[in-house]
Amino acid sequence: MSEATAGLRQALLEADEAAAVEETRRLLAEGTEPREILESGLAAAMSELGQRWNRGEAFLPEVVAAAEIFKKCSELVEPALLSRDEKKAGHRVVIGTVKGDLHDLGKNLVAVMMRTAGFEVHDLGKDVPAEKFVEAARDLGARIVGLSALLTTTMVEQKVVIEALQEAGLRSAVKVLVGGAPVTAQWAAEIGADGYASNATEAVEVALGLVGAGE
Ligand code: B1M
Repeated sequence: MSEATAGLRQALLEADEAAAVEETRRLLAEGTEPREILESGLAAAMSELGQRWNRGEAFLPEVVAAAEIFKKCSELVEPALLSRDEKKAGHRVVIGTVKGDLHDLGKNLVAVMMRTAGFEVHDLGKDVPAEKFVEAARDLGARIVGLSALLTTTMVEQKVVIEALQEAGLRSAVKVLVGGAPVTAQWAAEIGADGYASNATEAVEVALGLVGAGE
């Protein structure tokens, strides 16, 4: 975690929208790497908030407020990230948070980082049923289907989507990438996914590898 983003983390932890927006703008104006703002600033603070929630030191209204602020700030960072000339891939990706799961901040970060790498990302949103993933993968001719799950109870939906792709005869045409806080490489292997990533930067690297475009 960088010192430069400490103020942003603090603002998010305090769910102070005005301060978080101001810090984000300041960091961008100073030329801080957009990725650093997203990962070391915004994502790290949400993860710390999750730990506080686990310890009973933070409550749902704060988490909901921080999640809204996270979205606002990441939208401010997105144009800076996308304006970078790092285009490499050009493959279609369908991404979403699986059925029953409303967590989308991490999935949104993965989507924006993949766009930066030149992927054409179609974001289906959150609480996405298996048939929607199948339909989009077929209609768009996607090379990658990305499945995010944040709850231990919804991880199993990643397996349901893989099975649905298999039943639709699409399994060999697409690579399935899975992620989300409770997801592990072991789980990915167990359900027959092609790739697993623990964060957004890694998701891009794995995705490039899956389409044969890695360095
Ligand atoms: Co929820 N929640 N939540 N929550 N929430 C967790 C996940 C939890 C761990 C918190 C806790 O225990 N105290 C817990 C799950 C426990 C479990 O399953 N064992 C939990 C719970 C219980 C719940 C509710 C049931 C609470 C309730 O209602 N009583 C409820 C469920 C609603 C539902 O989904 N049906 C709920 C609701 C919410 C909010 C709506 C308030 C809010 C979500 C807002 C939103 O997303 N728009 C929320 C939040 C914010 C969290 C925590 C605090 C933070 C999640 C987050 O956004 N992190 C979370 C605690 C935690 O994770 N430690 C928690 C920041 C984000 C950038 O990281 O999402 O991990 P993350 O994404 C990372 C990586 O995981 C990875 O890259 C991302 C970027 O680095 N990644 C991928 C993610 N997707 C990927 C896909 C890939 C590759 C990598 O390839 C496709």
